[in-house]
Amino acid sequence: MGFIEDINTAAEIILDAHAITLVSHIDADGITSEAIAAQAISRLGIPVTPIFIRQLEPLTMKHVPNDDTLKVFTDLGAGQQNLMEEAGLPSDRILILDHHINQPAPGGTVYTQVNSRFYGPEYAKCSAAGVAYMLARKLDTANADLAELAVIGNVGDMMARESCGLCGIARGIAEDGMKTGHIHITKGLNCYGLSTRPLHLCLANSDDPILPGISGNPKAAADLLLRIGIYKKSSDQRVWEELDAAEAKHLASVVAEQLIANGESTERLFAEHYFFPHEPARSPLRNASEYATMLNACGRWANPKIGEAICFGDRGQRYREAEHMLRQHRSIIRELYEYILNTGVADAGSLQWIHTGDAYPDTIVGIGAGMALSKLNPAKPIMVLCCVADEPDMVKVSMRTNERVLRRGVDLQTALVAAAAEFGGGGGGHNIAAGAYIPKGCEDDFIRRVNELIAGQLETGAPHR
Ligand SMILES: [Mn+2]
Repeated sequence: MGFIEDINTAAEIILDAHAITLVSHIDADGITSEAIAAQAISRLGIPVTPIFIRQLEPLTMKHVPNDDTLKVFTDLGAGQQNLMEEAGLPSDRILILDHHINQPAPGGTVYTQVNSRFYGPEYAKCSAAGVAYMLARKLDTANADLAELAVIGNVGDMMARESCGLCGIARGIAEDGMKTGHIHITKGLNCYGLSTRPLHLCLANSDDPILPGISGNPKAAADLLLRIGIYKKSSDQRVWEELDAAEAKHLASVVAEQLIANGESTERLFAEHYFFPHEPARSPLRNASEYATMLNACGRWANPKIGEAICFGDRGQRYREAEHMLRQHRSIIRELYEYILNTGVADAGSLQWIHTGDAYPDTIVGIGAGMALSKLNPAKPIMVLCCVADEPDMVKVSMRTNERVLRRGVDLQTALVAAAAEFGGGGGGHNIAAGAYIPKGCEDDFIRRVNELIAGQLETGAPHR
């Protein structure tokens, strides 16, 4: 079946329900998916109960009630249909909206699912929030006001990373938001923090591409901005969004010249960005990637409900709590980053690794690893292993690398998925950032195996990229 038909079927299932339980993931895509679906459903007058789950596995399945409500799974479920079947959930009470790999239930129960992996390249880079949005718009075209949330979910799930902008149906959703005036789409430097970060820090943090002499060097970045007149004094704190068109253009050409002078490609220097002009200036709600970070901060510190409230429009008490989560999120990641750099990593040959034990929550080690990588050897992917709270028999593995290494053929997801399966664990993610859970005790062998796999990837190379 095609996407349109499947969305129509999903809409009929929703309209038939007398009450709905929404089961969603705790990251930015999961929270926005939930917020879109919950608003679309409650606007129909159907009661809806949300449940956020960190990971759908045998232990967490008990949170999904086997009652007579319709269970709508967003941003999870495609890979856990075996658990639904085992729990005896009947197929007429399940609807899955997902973009993860589909694994049919072994007993043959067929659950209704809209999965962006099913419909070809136009749909492939659309996250669960995009699927939820398309369903919401089918239920009522007035739900087009939720496009902003869908764009945040897509950007949060890295759907814009590879092509430096959203594409296919996800880009179409951003255009919906543009038409209603909720979203301003614009090209700018491929940096993070365009609405809140002082420009020199924004430039110094750029690692895709690495800016010669600027990446990792805030002082040099500030000097450059002074030299070209964008900063008037070195203590200036202007953000990219505050530049006028001529200044933005001037900065872009200066940075491009530096890349070219160093023989580097300017291909990834610019990206499309999604701004929300109705949100307060200099707030993290002002653009999709910073908004997604705030939601991730809420989810990773076990408060997805705060993120949900922000998506519903709360800019009072819950928003202040979210700001607090974001500050805490940043300061602990900073601590972890310094810990990794001070402790140092071990070199396994094709990767570098560190075990942080139980010093930091497993939900943030990947982010800290990504930041530390820019100060370590950027040519070798970094692996961080750590303990998992409440799961003493498991070890969480997070890996990060950069575009340059991807171009040499490395794919972290493939390596981690394959290695984790060999050790009885499970992995997932993206080519540039991936994670796995493995049984405690096999860490050394696991590191060796992933190292081998990555060495093999480098040997084969990546002629197609
Ligand atoms: Mn997702």
